[in-house]
Amino acid sequence: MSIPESIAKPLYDAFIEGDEDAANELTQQALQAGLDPLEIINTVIVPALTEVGRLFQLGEFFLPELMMAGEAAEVASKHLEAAIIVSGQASQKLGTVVLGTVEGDVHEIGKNIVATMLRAHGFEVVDLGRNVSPSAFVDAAQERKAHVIGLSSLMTTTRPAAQHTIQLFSELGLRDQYSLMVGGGSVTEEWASELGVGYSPDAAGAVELCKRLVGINPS
Ligand code: B12
Repeated sequence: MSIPESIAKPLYDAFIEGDEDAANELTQQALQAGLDPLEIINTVIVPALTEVGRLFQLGEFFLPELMMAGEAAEVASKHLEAAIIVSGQASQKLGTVVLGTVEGDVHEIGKNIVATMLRAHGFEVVDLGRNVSPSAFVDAAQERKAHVIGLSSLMTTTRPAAQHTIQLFSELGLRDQYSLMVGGGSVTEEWASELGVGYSPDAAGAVELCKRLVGINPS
């Protein structure tokens, strides 16, 4: 079911205006109306935050607007993530994924959505949070006997941190033990394939990618 304009437009505006209360209220209304949480993320939140980022880059928005939009999105995401978990029908454990935002990067809205989608589809997710050092990824992978390691990187300035993390697994001779995947605005499919790691542009794709990485054929 697509999101009716009467719901999508005020919700989109709430993120652009960084209106946390409106985002909170309208997201709950949208869910009560039976709308698909992932569709709300893909067709309202992601485009709105992309526009906020564009306005920030143009110098029309400043850090306070960026922060307010982020806070409005975080409030909405909590409701949406709860709805995704409720709708998930996972009955078996498919594998363990260690997930985090790379060192120097504090963006975590997208990473949290990926974590929620993976959990809803049966993966155990060890969420290391944000600003995660390369060695913390390695330690968690070993301690938790992970199958997949997922790195989120939103900024061009933090892409090297993603690369260092991948290199550390290689340097320690661990590269064959784990499947690695990357996502977030600073990484591309081409970049990922050059480094020999998986890539997905969104959370639904991350689930399919993880299934492939643990050897489950797409249904
Ligand atoms: C909200 C936001 C913030 C919030 C973050 C709040 C939070 N708790 O996360 C705050 C205000 C804190 C913030 C801070 C900053 N930000 Co900011 N921010 C954004 C904004 C507007 C939206 C990001 C977002 O949440 N998108 C929505 C989510 C749902 O999308 P997503 O993250 O891309 O995730 C999806 C996919 O990418 C994928 N995915 C994500 N992770 C992973 C991982 C894996 C393994 C996989 C498979 C998939 C995957 O699935 C997700 C769901 O579909 C972006 C604009 C943009 N175009 O991205 C700028 C942006 C990322 N920020 C930017 C900047 C510059 C900053 C600051 C440096 C600003 C400053 N001067 O201080 C600081 C950075 C501080 C730091 N050290 O990290 C720039 C980065 C530019 C660059 N160099 O690349 C951007 C692009 C804005 C811009 N156009 O200039 N920011």
